[in-house]
Amino acid sequence: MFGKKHFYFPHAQFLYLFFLSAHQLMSQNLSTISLNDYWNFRPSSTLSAPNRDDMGQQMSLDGYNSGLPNSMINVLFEKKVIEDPFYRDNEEKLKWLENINWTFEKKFDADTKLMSAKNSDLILKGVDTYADVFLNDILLLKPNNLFRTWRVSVNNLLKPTENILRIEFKSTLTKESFFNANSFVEYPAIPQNTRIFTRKAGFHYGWDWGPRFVSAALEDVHLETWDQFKLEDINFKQVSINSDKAIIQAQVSILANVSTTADINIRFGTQTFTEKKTLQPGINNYTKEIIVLSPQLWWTHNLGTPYLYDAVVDVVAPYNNSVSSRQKIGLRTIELIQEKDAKGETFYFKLNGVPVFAKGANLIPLHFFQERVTPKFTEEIIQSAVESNMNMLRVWGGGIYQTDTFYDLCDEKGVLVWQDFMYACAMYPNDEDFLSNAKEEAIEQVKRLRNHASLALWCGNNEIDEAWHNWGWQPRFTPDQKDFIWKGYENIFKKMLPEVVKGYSNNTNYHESSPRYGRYDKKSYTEGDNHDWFVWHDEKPFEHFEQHVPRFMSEYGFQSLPDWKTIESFTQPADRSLQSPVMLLHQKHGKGNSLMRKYMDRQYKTPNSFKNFAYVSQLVQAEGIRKAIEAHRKQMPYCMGTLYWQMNDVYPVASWSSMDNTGRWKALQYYVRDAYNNMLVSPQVEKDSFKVTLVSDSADETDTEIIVQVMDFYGKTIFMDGRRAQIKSGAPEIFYGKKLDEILLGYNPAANFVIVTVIPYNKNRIERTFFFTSPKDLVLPTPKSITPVFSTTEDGVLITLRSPVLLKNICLSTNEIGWFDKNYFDLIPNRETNILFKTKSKIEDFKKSFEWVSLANTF
Ligand code: BMA
Repeated sequence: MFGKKHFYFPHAQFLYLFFLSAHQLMSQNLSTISLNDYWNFRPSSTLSAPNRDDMGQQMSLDGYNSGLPNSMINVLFEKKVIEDPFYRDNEEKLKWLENINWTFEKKFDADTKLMSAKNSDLILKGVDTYADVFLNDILLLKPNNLFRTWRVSVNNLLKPTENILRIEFKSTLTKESFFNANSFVEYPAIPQNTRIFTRKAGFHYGWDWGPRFVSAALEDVHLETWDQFKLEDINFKQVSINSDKAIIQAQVSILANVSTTADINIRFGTQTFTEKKTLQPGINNYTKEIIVLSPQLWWTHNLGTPYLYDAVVDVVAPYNNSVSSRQKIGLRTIELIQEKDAKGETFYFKLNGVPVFAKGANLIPLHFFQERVTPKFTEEIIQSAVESNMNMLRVWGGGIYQTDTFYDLCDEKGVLVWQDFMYACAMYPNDEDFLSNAKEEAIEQVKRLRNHASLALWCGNNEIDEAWHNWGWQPRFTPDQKDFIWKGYENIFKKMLPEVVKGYSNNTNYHESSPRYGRYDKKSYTEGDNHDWFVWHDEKPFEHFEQHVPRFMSEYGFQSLPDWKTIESFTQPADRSLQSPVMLLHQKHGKGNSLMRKYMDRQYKTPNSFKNFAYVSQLVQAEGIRKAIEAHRKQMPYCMGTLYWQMNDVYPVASWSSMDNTGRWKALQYYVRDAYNNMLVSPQVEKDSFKVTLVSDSADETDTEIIVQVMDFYGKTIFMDGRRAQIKSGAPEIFYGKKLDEILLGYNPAANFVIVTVIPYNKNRIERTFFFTSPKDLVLPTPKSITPVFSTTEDGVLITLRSPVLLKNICLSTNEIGWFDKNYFDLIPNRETNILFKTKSKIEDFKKSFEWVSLANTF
């Protein structure tokens, strides 16, 4: 079975890693030996004959060699056994792979240091999912939860050479069939399947924005050795925090196997403390109170500086034995405030005692295959959130708990995290094994994330309370079965999870289910958080958002197609139409295409090509979601948060995302950046009046100038007016209002538009264009050919544009990798406008594939 010729086996290629990242342990006593290189991946047994058209049938039973993190599908792609799983209809051709059992195997030597270590542990992370782990043919572990870390002692089990670590993955689906056959009920889920038995990412089984690949995967395997003691746990509990004084309790737990004296050194910011302690075999707990006077508090990036203190713990004993840990700690209080008031009950976050309007989005996993997510890509996503003026991301419950890098970056960049536990759109098992497994997972994740300044909330699940009460599931069951299922819900979400959060987190609030009330409950607009899908599922016009503003909107959204260059990357020319089989496979919502078209028809002329349909679909989405965001912010403080569905994609697909899977910003991402600016400029027409509302999230009162200019589509100004105003934080106000007749002066509303310019004191000017009719009624001039001027700058390519007529929603594109700092904007007639394309590409390459389109080019 074991194909030596395929398996490059290096001699003692151990990597001694001394971790330096923010939340990890390092030591001279504790060695971490990575086992991530040189694995052999293979099917566990002869394959059942697949359909002739299916890919991968030539798979070698000797397997393939590669490193971790990895999944079986990714290995097969890397080794060219299968094509890109995202290309055209490959998803369908790879379906049969999910029924296979896989073996991952690693050979390694143990050097004298490892052999002589007093304690050695084997640690596995991201085991996806059911596996038997053998070391030298001894069964050590049976992991059954992707979200847990598996640790086992390998003392006396290692040999100096040729150790074999073998992980035998059992097909998840076979396991689930077994559980299902023995289950008292058939648990309801959307999409309906047996995923609920497995603690694995829900979206792996297919979602309404993602493909289905149920593969075997492994993230990280390493050995840890230590002699006398090691740090078991460190917690910096923030006992009380205000601007005068912070009281922090450093809780250190040390596991020792000898009795010895040790110096415990703690450094917090500029303060250091040392104490000598006698360690006894077993767990030794040590607590130190730290007081920081006039602390520098942690703020979200839009309200201040996300300041982080260095926190280091060193334990040093005689004979060079020492262990240490380094973390970055932000001092802040964050609370979810739910208090009865005249209109219902509040739902908002208070950061350091200050109510914060949450502006952000729902985040799904950053790629379908987690092994392809690099720290750089993670940083780009969070940087996009910051650039888009977001201060909160919701890590949604049908995906994964994010990586350490993700939370470190959120701490560093000042973005709050609403964290769901990984349960979504399904009822979950009600048995002891499931519950204890789920509890271990919750304890591990809560402890892992509790020292992150960005962590704002633990939420039990996504849409389960709502689903059980509103999605028509209950009539399928007898009263006994219903009782059984709901008891299961209560055990997890009303008992186990809140107890774990209370017991192990640093006072983080727990919210049982998002949304708090279902869609038909009137209270969903007066209490708790709301998922409003009446726009989209129920085809309500976007104005619905203006008429129905909840206390906190944690989901709402609208689909669009991905960037055209992205569409080109997964299709052949013949596939490029809305209803082609390939495009339909990359549209996971049954009504998706018809809904996009329906809403487009309401407001836009029919685009003259599929390419232009893709572009206009993004405008429909951007305009619609902006309406919602503005409505929510204008109702502050009644409404205190808006998180649209969804920020990103896991693969190329038509979806509700504001950036596609390549990281390209759709029109919505650019619109969101303006709508989430600390200063919102929101023009509107109400009856026969034109009004401009300003909403500020900035802490200080801002002296501002507002200029209203009405212009025709050829650049002639027909009206101009200005005024000064004092803008108070958190107090939306109409700062400009005039009768339509007074600003249009009899000119045609379909042939003129408004430029509103707001110049806050000491800050950058903000500009917003406004049209009096829907796009389909505008009498847009035929675009004249324009001659863009390109020049090279330090950061990329600068494009200078000037047009004699208005180019509504001009969209620039290129094949090169990079990012336009401005896009989908209205190019004002006769005004020179510069756009930077941040890139490492050469200007010649950029120019070759540069294109632009505007709304008037689409019909
Ligand atoms: C919400 C989410 C997801 C889903 C999205 C779009 O309810 O919680 O389950 O992908 O709607 O339908």
